[in-house]
Amino acid sequence: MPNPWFQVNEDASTSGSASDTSTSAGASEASSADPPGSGSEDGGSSSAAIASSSSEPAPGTTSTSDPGDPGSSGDASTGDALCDDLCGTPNCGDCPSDNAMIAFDQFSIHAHEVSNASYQQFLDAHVDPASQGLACLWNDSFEPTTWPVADGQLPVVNVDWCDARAYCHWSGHRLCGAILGGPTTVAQAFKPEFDQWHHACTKAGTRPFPYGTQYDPSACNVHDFDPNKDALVPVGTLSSCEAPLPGLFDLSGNVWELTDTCTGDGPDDTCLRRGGSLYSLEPDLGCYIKSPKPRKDVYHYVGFRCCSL
Ligand SMILES: [Ca+2]
Ligand SMILES: [Ca+2]
Repeated sequence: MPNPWFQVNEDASTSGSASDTSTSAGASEASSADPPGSGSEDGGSSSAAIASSSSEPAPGTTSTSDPGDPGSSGDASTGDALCDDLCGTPNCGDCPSDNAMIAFDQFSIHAHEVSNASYQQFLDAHVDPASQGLACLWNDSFEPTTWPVADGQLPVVNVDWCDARAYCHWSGHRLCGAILGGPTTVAQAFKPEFDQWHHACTKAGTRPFPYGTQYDPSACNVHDFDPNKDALVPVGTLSSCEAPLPGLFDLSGNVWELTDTCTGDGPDDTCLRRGGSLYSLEPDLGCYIKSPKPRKDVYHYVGFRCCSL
C-alpha cells in the first residue's frame, strides 16, 4: 500500500535541503529571535543557542534506572505480517487512546508527550521499517535503545527522529511541522504562522514560554523545579505546566520534543528538538530555543508528540 506521507515528506525535505542559503539565513534569523540571554547557561560562545545544554548528560547515554530485558521485547505471536498502514486497520493494532488531540486554530496537537505505554502499542503493531522512505532507510528498528521501560506513563525517550516520525504516521497523525502540511524550514519553525509546535507553545506568537512572558522555575519539570532531583514526570500530570491551553502539558521541560524541521535527508543531518528537558536551565526552556541534533541521535531526555495532518 502506498504511503503518501513519505512522498510528501521526502519532496519537502529535498526542496528544503536544496536551499542551503535560505536554511542558514533562517538559522541566524531564528537565532536573533531568541529571547535575551538565550544560550548555554554558562554564557558561552555565540553558538550557544544551538548547542545542547552543558547541564545535560552526554549524547547517547541511556538511563540506568530501567535495565533492558532483551528477552521480553517484541511479540512474535503477533508478528506474522508487518503492518504497512495506520493503527486501527487490520494487522496494525489498536490506536493509542491516552493522548487527546487539543484543537488550536487550524490544527491540533497532542495533549502531552507520547508515553511508553502508547509506544509499546506501536512496537506491538510491527510496522514495516522498509515503509519509512529515503530519509530513514538506515533505521532498521523502532525500539528505543533502552527498552522495555517499566513505567508506561513516563514519556518515551531514547528514540531517534525516524522512530518518532513513524509512530506519528502509524497513529494517524504526523510529527509536528508546518500548519499547512509537511515540514517547516528552520526559519519557519520559529514563526507561529508557519509552525504547529511553535504556534502552540507561544500561544500564536503572544508569549515566549507556554505559561507566560516570564520564565517560571516552578511551573514545569525542569532542573529548577526541584534542583535536588532531575526525574521525568508522567505525561499530562503536572498541572502547573498545563499551558497555554487547558489540557496541553509540558511544552516546556520534561523531555525535548523532536519536530519535522530538518536540514537534510541524511542520518547525520540535523532536526530540531523543542522546549528543553528536565535537565534544562532557563535559556533552553523557552519556545524559541533552537537545538538541532543529528537525525539518528537518541537521548534519554528527548521524546516527541504528534500533530494533526
Ligand atoms: Ca530507531
Ligand atoms: Ca516537553
